[in-house]
Amino acid sequence: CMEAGRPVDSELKYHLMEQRQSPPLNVPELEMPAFTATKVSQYSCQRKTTLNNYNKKFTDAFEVMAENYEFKESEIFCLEFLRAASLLKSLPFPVTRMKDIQGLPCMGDQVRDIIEEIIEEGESSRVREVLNDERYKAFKQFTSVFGVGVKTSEKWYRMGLRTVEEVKADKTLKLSKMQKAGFLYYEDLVSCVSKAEADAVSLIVKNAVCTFLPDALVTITGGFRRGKKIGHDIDFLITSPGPGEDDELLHKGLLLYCDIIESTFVKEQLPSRKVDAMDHFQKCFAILKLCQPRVDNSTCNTSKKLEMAEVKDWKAIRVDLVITPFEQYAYALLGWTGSRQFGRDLRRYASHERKMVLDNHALYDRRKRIFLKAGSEEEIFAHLGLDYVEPWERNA
Ligand code: DCT
Ligand code: MG
Repeated sequence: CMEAGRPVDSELKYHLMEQRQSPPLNVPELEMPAFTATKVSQYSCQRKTTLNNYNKKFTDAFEVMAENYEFKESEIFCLEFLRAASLLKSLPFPVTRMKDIQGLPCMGDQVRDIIEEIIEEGESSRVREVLNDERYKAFKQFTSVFGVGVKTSEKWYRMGLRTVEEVKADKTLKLSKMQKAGFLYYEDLVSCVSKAEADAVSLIVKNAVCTFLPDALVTITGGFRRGKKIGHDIDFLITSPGPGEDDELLHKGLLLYCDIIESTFVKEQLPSRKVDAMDHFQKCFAILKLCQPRVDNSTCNTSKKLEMAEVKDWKAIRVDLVITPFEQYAYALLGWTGSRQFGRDLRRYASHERKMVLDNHALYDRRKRIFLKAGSEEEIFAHLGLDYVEPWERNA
């Protein structure tokens, strides 16, 4: 079974780069390369965004605003805040004065007002209002349940429900199979997945896959591929150069929940034009049973944690398995590595700047009317005329 995780040499490169990026200690500020705001691209795929965020107090605020607009289904305002958050995450310095954001793209009036208030008052009254808003608080709780989105939250909110406990207690509600699993393993699933847990699950998945597909390539994607130390789930991409029976990936006993989505891919079809469209790969949204002593996640509060630790020596973990044909592997890897904002901007860049259509399967050149083949992420960036951005620089 081939190891397709982050190769050792890129791990090394990462450390070298970190060293290079941190300012040398005894060099005066003037000798640092100048930062030119007007040269910052509006597209996150033309910026480098590591996990080293100097502007967390602003980006956290914007993410609350964006989420509130998502709950209200106003996509335009939601995107405005997500773009602003992503831009501030890419800055190599903390913003301390309004002058610092002069000339930067993605800084609309709403955004500037919030930045100004945070600089002056230490916090934003608009964000505080949202955090105290009854509807926001209820939606935040509902959508934390696996299988519950904005539509279901809306329905429950209209019924007068406000908390997860109230939903659980209401026996008249008809829950989907996914939502039932979501409530059953709620405490485990809201606590985050650690890197150690991701590595443990990775071994289980690789073993299970290789039993059926000996030459399969199994890669961790999502946040963990971008270097994150915690996540809400673990994303895997599975491909195999040879023929194989994908269905047999089901490894009974370990799978607490499994929703297999059959492939809906039609060969002749153009890549989807919708910027946030789901792809057509066969995939499995699963909940895996990780049998190991519970790692104490002090950052994640679960009220029943102590009680449960005594009786339960396993943890339920959300795992997404995506199975891709070998020829589409590079496109799937790029899409599933994220971040979501990075992916959105790649697709927007392709369409607006290159007259190309990009999705998780392929890249289509509308002028030449051909699909552009790619065997690696580097080739996809090259097709788009973009400088390569390493996975750990895609935390937009
Ligand atoms: N993705 C995609 N199509 C989907 C769902 C996700 O292309 N239908 C991409 C976008 C990001 C990536 O897959 C991983 O998704 P998440 O797990 O939601 O994000 P994450 O960055 O891994 O964040 P987390 O750490 O919370 O899991
Ligand atoms: Mg993930």
